[in-house]
Amino acid sequence: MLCSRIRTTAIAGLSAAAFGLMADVAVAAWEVNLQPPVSPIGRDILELHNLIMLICLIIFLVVFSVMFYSLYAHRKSKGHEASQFSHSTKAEVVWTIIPFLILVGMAIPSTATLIKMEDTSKADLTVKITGYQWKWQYEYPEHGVSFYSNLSTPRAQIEGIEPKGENYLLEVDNPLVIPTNKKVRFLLTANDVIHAWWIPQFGTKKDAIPGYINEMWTLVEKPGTYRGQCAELCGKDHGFMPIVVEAKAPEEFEAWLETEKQRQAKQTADLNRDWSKDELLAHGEKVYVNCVACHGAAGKGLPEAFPAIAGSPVATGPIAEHVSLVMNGKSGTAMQAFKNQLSDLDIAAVVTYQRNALGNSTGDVVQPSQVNSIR
Ligand code: HEC
Ligand SMILES: [Cu+2]
Repeated sequence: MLCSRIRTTAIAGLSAAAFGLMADVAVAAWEVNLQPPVSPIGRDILELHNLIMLICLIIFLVVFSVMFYSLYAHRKSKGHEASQFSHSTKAEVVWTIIPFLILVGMAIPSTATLIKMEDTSKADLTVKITGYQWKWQYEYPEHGVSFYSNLSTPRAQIEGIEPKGENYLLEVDNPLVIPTNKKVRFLLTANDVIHAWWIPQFGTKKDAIPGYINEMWTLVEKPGTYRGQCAELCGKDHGFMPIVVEAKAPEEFEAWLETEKQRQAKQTADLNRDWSKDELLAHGEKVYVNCVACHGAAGKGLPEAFPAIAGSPVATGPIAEHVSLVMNGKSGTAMQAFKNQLSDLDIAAVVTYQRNALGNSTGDVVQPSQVNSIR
């Protein structure tokens, strides 16, 4: 124990001196292997990796021993002379057959694992995963549950204003939840460009391609939180769409699914009912935090750059145009589209708020159902 610590420290020190800070960070944690697998496929992959590394190491040792021995024992200074033969059928047969046998020996366990990876049949649960620039959507088609999963690392950490947290850029608002010890089938696709869904500890990684559905599966044996990342360069925020999976014991998973179903049912009910003006204003004030950066807390905007909401022709003009501007944004300006980020209720509330506060008083009330019909 002590000995290994001294060794680790010594190596860390040496590498730090040799390679600078980056090497120090990697070696100090001493994490040079794959992450510990938590699924049968993950384990197979790790075993394959170890086996093939071992075969490579043996080949390396044999080839280099023969080579260095030959160089040393038959050196010119001892009076050896190079043989002049140009062809040896025996040697060629040997150096063809041995590598062939080695390759076949490696192909057998690899193929067995590949076939196992592709077998998505008899799944206990199906989850559809859709990649977006730059977030993930998870759907449980058998249960009518779906939600988005966004990066939750605070901006201040990214901009270096606050110290970075433990799971910096590897944390999300809504993780994917799956049951342990159940075969979970993933259907993968994307909405815009190619992404790839990857959790190293599951040993699963596959491209999410627009217009195609890829399949893969996992069976997680240990409850816990597992983290991964989008593994296909997908644009400027590629590094900002992490993946977090929470594996829960089956009973806990069922309970979570039930709460989630009820939450979403309430959302649907909220969408369909009529809201009072006061309710909308109260909620709209909260949603308006998304707009403050440009339009200002008091709705005064910033001259030349961001228009004021107070007395704005849009916020006092036709409702449909106001809703559609907030939903679709205005291309070529900083006014972005909010339709994927805000729900129908959010948009109805913020539009009602802008029309009745911040210096406006049109008296208009916009219902979520109205927003939905424009969407
Ligand atoms: C990143 C900056 C930014 C954010 C955030 C932003 N806007 Fe805008 N907004 C703009 C810009 C720029 C315009 C002017 C677009 C143009 O040139 O017509 C604008 C225009 C508008 C207008 C029309 C104003 C007028 O009469 O010309 C409304 C209404 C509006 N935004 C609502 C919102 C709402 C609601 C939110 C929050 C959900 C929001 N905006 C968030 C930048 C922003
Ligand atoms: Cu991506």
